[in-house]
Amino acid sequence: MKTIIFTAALVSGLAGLVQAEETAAISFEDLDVNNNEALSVAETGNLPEISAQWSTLDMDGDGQLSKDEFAGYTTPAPAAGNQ
Ligand SMILES: [Ca+2]
Ligand SMILES: [Ca+2]
Repeated sequence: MKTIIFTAALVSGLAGLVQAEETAAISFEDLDVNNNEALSVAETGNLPEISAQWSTLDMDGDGQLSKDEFAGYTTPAPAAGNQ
């Protein structure tokens, strides 16, 4: 019985670790392919989470995300945590 509980805790812990790594893997520098200190729609095109938040993130409305604007990007909360 103890083994089953331990295994469940381990799997749960690993799932959390993978989630954290995925979030940390997204950096401004990784996305800024042309190194112009701004992210275009095309550069964030493979991240639907950012596209969905674009109008909120692009505060000055210039169609690019500056480093400061990108800092406002927040990973959507897991569905289980939503109210
Ligand atoms: Ca760029
Ligand atoms: Ca902008």
